Amino acid sequence: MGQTFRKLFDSFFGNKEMRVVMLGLDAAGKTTILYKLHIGEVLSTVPTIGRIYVVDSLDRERIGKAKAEFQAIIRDPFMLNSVILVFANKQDMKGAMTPMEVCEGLGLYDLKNRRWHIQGTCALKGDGLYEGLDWLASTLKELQASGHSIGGSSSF
Ligand SMILES: Nc1nc2c(ncn2[C@@H]2O[C@H](COP(=O)(O)OP(=O)(O)O)[C@@H](O)[C@H]2O)c(=O)[nH]1
Ligand SMILES: [Mg+2]
Repeated sequence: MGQTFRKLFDSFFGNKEMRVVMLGLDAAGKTTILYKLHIGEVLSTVPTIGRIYVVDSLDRERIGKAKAEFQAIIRDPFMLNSVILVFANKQDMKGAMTPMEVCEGLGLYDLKNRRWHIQGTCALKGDGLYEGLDWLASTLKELQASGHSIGGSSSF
């Protein structure tokens, strides 16, 4: 784990071991986000408890495909109690779906018993990334403090 990532990780998530995984269809902006945050590689062996799903808000054609992938991910038995952050990326582009449209497109409103949050982002400029991570970190900390089982892993 690189030094820069370590510092960023610590500043957001404290010293507790937490794993955050980022997913999304190709070209959604995942690599751009990691680059912007100076995260080269995210390696960890601790349970997955936070998940970031990145959506290309400009890609109306594939929002159905994104929904299918997203719904499969959140139905994963290991993800049942996970905290979900959605980045509605490419908000700088004219014609992009609003975060609310992305929310509807993914079926986020139907999520029961989950803590989720949608954040409009422009990964190129970095807009919204830290706001989103801030929400994720504080939500994970809150759940951990309240003794909630998060992540659905046997380690917790
Ligand atoms: N306009 C715009 N383009 C973006 C944004 N984020 C990523 N891109 C572009 O979208 C393309 C795919 O991004 P990339 O990070 O490789 O997507 P990945 O496949 O999810 O890793 C690249 O050409 C990026 O420069 C954004 O917020 N706004
Ligand atoms: Mg990539």
